[in-house]
This record gives sequence, C-alpha cells and structure tokens, in this order.
Amino acid sequence: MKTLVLIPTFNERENISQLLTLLEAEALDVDVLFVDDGSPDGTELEIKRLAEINPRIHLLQRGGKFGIGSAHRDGIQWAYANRFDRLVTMDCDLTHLPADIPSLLTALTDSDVAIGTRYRSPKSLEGWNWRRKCLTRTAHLLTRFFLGLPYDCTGAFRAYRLDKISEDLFKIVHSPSYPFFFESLFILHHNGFKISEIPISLPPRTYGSSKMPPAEPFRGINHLCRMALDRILLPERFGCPKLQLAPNPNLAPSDGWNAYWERSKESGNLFYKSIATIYRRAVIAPRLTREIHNLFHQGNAVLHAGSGSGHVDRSIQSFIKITAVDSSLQALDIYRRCVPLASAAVHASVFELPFESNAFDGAYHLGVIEHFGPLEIGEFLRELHRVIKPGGRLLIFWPHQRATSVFVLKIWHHIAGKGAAPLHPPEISLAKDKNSVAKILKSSGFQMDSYSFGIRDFWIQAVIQATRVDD
Ligand SMILES: Nc1nc2c(ncn2[C@@H]2O[C@H](COP(=O)(O)OP(=O)(O)O)[C@@H](O)[C@H]2O)c(=O)[nH]1
Ligand SMILES: [Mg+2]
Repeated sequence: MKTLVLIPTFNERENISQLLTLLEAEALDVDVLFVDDGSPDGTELEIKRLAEINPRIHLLQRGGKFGIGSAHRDGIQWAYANRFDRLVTMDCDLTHLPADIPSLLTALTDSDVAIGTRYRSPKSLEGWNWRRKCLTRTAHLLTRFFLGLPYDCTGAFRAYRLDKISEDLFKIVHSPSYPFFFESLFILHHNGFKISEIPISLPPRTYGSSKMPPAEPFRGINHLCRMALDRILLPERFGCPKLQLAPNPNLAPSDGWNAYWERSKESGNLFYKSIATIYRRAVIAPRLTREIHNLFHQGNAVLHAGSGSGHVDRSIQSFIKITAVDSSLQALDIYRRCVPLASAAVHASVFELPFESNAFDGAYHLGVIEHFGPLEIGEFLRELHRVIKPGGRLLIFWPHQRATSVFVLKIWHHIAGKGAAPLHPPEISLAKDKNSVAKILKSSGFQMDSYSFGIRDFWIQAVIQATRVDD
C-alpha cells in the first residue's frame, strides 16, 4: 500500500532534519510531503536540500500563509492526485512521535481513520503548561458536547485510508484553520466511516513556538457553534453522497412536493422550520427508532415510502437496510446526504414501486398518507402489500384530524393570509379513529396490530402497526 506522511510547516527549520531522522529510524516504506507556506526562516531551503538527497521527500510550496487546515487540505489533495492509499498527518514540532506511526497504520487494518489520542493515558500531556492543558481539555469537552464526538478531535496526528474515503469528502470541510481537525472528523463520522484511536504521549515543543494565533480558540468556538446548529437544522450539509441517484423519466418533473423541497432550501419560514425540526428530533425520531426496533431485526430490508429528507432516519440507518423512495429528486438528494448508510435512494412514485413482489421485510411512512384521497390511499397500500413479504410489517405515522398541529397550521394560514405559500401540500385525509383506520388497512390486505394517538406524540399523529395478511 502506497503511504504518504503529510507534514505542514511554518518556521520549522530546526525541526526538519531531526524529524526525518526519527522517521527513518522507523524504517517505514513511506513518502514524505511537506506543505510549506513560505516560512521566512528558510524551512523551504532546508526541505529542498534534503529532497535532493532523498527522492521520497516532496515539497508543496504555497504562495502565502493560508492556515494549517488549508495546508492539510492541499496536502490531502496532493496525496489523492499521486494515488496514495494511506495518509499519515502530523506536526513538525516533534510533539508527534514517528515511533507511534506503526500503531496508527496497524489500526487502519480494521478502521478507515486512526487518531492519536491524548485522553487515554494520564501521562499524555506531561510537561505542558496549564494554559495549554486547559485549552486542549476544553476543546475536547466542547466537541463532545456540541458534535457528539467521543474522540480526540483537535489533534493532527492521524492516519486515513484514502483508498476507502472519497476525495469529495474533504471538499466539504470548510475551515482553513485549526477547526479543520474537528470539522473533518465530524464529517467522517457523519458519513459512517470507522474511526479508531490509539493512546499517544505528546512531549512539549522543543524548538520554535506555536503558530496558533491568540484569537484562534474564539474562532474555533464560533465555528463549533455554527456546526452544532447545522447538525440539528441542516445535517445534509455534512453528507458526501455515496448512493447513486438516477432521475426517473416517467415521473412528472414537478408536483407540489418538488416545490416544497426547493423552498425548504431557502432561509424563509425559519420559525416553522425550527419548530418542525425540534418536533422531528425530539418526538418523531425517538418514537420511530423505538417502533422500528420493535418491528424489525438487525439488517432487515425495509422500505421508507415517501422518504422526504430523512432527518428522522439517521438513528435507524445502521440497524435496518433502508431503501428510500420519493417522487422528488431534491428530497432524495438531501436524503442521501443526511442518511449516508441507507442502502438505496430511488426516484419513483409510491403508487408504482420499481421493486419485485415480496422484496422487503416491511415498510414505513410518515406524513405521506394524509396527502392522498381515499382511492389513492387504497392504491398506495395495495402497492405496499405487493412489495412487502407475507407476514411483513407496516408502520404508519398518520396525522390525526384532531391533531394539535392541524389547529396550529390553520391559525398560521389564517394569520399569513390566503396569498401566502402553503407550508406543505394540503392534508386531505387525516386519520379519523382506530376503527376507520383498521377498516382502510383491512381492505388493502393488512391487519392492524396496534394504534396509538396520545400525549407521547403531543396528539399530533396516530402511530399504527400492521401486518401483511393473505387469504
Ligand atoms: N503550511 C502551514 N503550516 C502551518 C501553519 N500553521 C501551523 N503550521 C504547522 O502546523 C503544525 C502545527 O502547528 P503548531 O504551531 O505546532 O500548532 P499547535 O501544536 O496547535 O501549537 C506545525 O508543523 C506548524 O509548522 C500554516 O499556516 N501553514
Ligand atoms: Mg504543536
């Protein structure tokens, strides 16, 4: 496997040859790339002198000081362009010890990213001053709290399996500076890459001084807060789509839903969007997760009919194999960024599912059925009956006619006036009661197993479980 060690430098002349000696002592089969930002202390000259002796040493010179994050990004791009399979990144100040590289590379055999962590051994930060220790630990707590990442996210001592990670993933990382490290790790985590950690010790810098500007921690917190907000409201922004998405030529290019998904990208309706997001995350997602674990086994093939953006599917994506179907390409594009571990994203009508009969262990849909008239509901359920195996399960979240949300939306339309764009296509068939739902399901070949409408969902939708029956 072709392996590159990437080392960004700014005023590190005294450290270069010592670091290379330590690297050579490890007898690793690697190339080394320095990314230098025109260091005024002559770092470049020192690298050029050593590169003349050793052809496996490379230098990427940049026209100015563009920041440590962008040095990593350019180095990573160079590694892809030169077809390296594995990449190790480290600082030049001798705080990252080449003796730890073999363990990082070994960790890559069963993970996609390996990180050197300062939080597994109590001696990791011995010799550092209290200010630096405090900064490091605070950053660790904040990334844990805001991004839900349990790892050492702010260090640069890492190894990546470039042969498994798409180059496009690094293009989503915005920060040119120190937040690059937690941002890139969060994006890797969001896209389901396996991350492992090995404990390391960091001796303090011997030569030179830290290049971190004094205001950097505040910029870092600002970047972190923006990411934390996006994580809740726009998780798709972190997705690097793996799933293919082929437009279906048989579908009408525009229906109410396409316009809805187009509009959802705009910043307007922020109030409605925020409330809907909070409700989705705090109420629907946990309920859906519980129901799915109740109805299905690990690895079951399950259809999400009318998947929308998939914000609620994130917590079930590694439990079941989800095939998402929607008639809106825009929605599916958001879906595959939001739920990167789903099995497929298919552009199709829910009335004409492009799957063989009995293809799925079950299906679920949320906020779909209420938009159809009675005939369409029958057609939709019969199509689900066809693609679900006999005995397969169906889960429906069906907004209720006495739902609190229905009143709220009525009030909104009243206040906004007739000319205002609707928040979503009209709800024409809200759930009435247990018996009428059971009857509708029965007429399409499903037996209703349970029906609940109550406080747990803030009286918004009925949650219905059913089983495909064949007579
Ligand atoms: N190319 C480049 N390298 C940088 C820049 N800022 C820092 N570095 C290098 O990145 C590594 C880590 O920087 P350092 O000052 O040790 O940061 P600290 O460990 O967080 O204090 C060192 O090898 C620096 O020389 C930059 O703007 N451009
Ligand atoms: Mg350092």
